[in-house]
Amino acid sequence: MYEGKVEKNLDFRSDTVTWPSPEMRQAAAEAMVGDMGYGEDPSVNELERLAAEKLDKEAGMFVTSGHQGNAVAILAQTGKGDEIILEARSHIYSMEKGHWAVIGSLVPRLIKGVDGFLPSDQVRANIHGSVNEGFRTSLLCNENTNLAAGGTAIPVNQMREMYDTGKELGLQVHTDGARIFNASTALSVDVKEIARQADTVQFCLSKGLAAPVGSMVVGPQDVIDRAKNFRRMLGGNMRQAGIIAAPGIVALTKMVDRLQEDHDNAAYLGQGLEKLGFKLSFPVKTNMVFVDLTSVGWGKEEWVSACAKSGFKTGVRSPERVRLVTHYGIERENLKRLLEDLASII
Ligand code: TLP
Repeated sequence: MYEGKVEKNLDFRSDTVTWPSPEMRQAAAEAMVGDMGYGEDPSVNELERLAAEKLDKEAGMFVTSGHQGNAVAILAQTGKGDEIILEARSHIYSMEKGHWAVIGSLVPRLIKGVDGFLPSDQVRANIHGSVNEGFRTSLLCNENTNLAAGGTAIPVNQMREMYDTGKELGLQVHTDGARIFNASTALSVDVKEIARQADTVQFCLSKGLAAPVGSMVVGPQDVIDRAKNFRRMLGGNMRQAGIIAAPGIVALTKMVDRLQEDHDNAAYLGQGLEKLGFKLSFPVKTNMVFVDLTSVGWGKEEWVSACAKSGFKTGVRSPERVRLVTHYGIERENLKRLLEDLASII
């Protein structure tokens, strides 16, 4: 029998590495289950209801990952040959192996955003021709928090501007809110305020909220119904998925309030690294710290060897840049030790 002990881990690569809390493990062990494929898993149904309620949307659906959630949301709101507006460095464009191209036969119109924000004039300039001319732009995607902008939280007024522009142009709007609760925490707003600025939102249970598996897609009932077809196509039609949905319910009800702790830890870590002479690539706004190694004359090798000596894992983003992500399981004492070890190595 599992003893319910949570290891303090020293893994800063991502918040995807979090281990489930003892309460999540308990919830998994006791979960009511049914066949999700028949819509009969009570834990999945409750998680889907709860997700929709929390983000104030009509319906929700449980998917295996953020990647799958973005894919089915996009496929459900587009038709083959359509153009979609994506941020040039977005996760959807750069990290998801082009599901929108391979499965959706969609054409990307890329905009280089300003800290993840897509200005109206640029969105307008990327509407390519008209339906009469045989072109159709059907969807605008954005991402909040924004990974390529250092994990920044895009303010609600900017989200609203993107949404309003999209609507004026007859587009559907999808938010990749993998870390939307980090955004709402950083902005001190109800997550509903952010979710209101999109037709559909994908958010992850398995990142800062520490669930072992899964993401949610929320939106209008008819879009979610179409998205379920694509979930089946992509092999996401699970069976007794209550076992993994039950920890997701704990994630949504118990883990949101502790995200501020991760943000405080990231700010503390960023300040500590700056004291050691490291330059940060972005101001720390949520749970991510991006470090420019060249500021202390280091490259990837020096960093990797320092971390190996000290026993920490971090994400190397490029030869000069690393990312450290704070999350459930990482505590102040871990940060202090990392900073002390780096100070002695420097
Ligand atoms: N991000 C992962 C890696 O893929 C980079 C990470 O460690 O940050 N949207 C955003 C904004 C994401 O950051 C991620 C994962 C996803 C979608 C995909 O989620 P999963 O990993 O659940 O498919």
